Amino acid sequence: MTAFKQRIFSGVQPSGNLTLGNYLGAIKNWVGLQETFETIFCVVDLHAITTWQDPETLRNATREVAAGMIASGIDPKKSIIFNQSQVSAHAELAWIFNCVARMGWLNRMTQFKEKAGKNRERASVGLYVYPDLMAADILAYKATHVPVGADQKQHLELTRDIAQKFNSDYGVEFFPEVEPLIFGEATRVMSLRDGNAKMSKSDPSENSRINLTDTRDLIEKKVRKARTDSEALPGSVEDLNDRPEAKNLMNIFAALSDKKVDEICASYEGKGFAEFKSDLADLSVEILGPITEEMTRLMSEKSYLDDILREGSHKADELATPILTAVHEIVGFLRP
Ligand code: AQP
Repeated sequence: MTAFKQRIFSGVQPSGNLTLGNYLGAIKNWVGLQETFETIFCVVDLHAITTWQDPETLRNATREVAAGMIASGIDPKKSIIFNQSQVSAHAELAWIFNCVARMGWLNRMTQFKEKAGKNRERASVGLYVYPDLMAADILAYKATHVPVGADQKQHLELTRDIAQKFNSDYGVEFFPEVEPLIFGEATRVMSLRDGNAKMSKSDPSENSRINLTDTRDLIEKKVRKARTDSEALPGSVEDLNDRPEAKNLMNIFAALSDKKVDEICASYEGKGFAEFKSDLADLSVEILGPITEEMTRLMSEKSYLDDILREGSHKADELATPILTAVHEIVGFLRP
């Protein structure tokens, strides 16, 4: 077996404001990984344009996602931070993977079905092949571990399928087997308006999500208005199974306080939502307030953010270029 170096790759789309879902499901978990892995974190702007993005808003959101990562504890001295469009290996390898992946595999992707909805015929081709680009993001660096929220599990399985098929089609042992890292107490943060829908940047309802840029007042308002049921809070996690909204708020509380959901249930057993929501709002403000403040400060230093992204792109390019050159060799592209 070829030994692969332990390398992390993960990304966030600059398709809107960073949400509490992006933070708890992904970015928060990345911080500790910087100590044990070689870490590469990407603002995936190529992915973002699979749905329409206003150009100026996209530029701003790209800096804002970078600012959010840094404000949450991603250290540019320890990790590579860059935006995807600046390293051409992503798009090039994605094309090769478009030719490796099968239509049948992509037809099973639930994210495409959810995002395209009934308007499948009018969805961009980019949205359809999104998972091929995601496989390219990861494998352009031969990353071995990918920390993501639970919603990305299926795409990571596809990444493994693509890597395996590439290796077997060409009779090589080139791409590693990628391991998803899905952990924390809130691997799937749900909408504050609907406990069965994922909290998402692009949800038309502002009240469905907490943004990392929200003010204290806004966070308090959104938590207060969060949909719940009329029962008191239960003493154990099992009793939350048929109560999606209550379960979601408990998960968020646990993840923000670095506790287990069971502990939160034990503290609030028999209590109503008013007291719980008030504590949850305070906790959210306590944890997110300093991140928001730092993001605002960083956003006023655009040239600092651009320098980090530029330097990160150079480093990422240095890692990806030899891998892509080897892929060209394997595939049989003539270098005249
Ligand atoms: N609700 C969530 N709960 C847990 N994790 C989440 N993630 C996203 N939403 C949740 C994780 O955040 C990382 C970055 O996600 P993304 O921006 O690349 O794409 P996404 O999953 O499509 O996120 P959004 O917020 O729903 O964006 P839009 O609305 O633009 O599609 C990933 O690791 C993801 O798992």
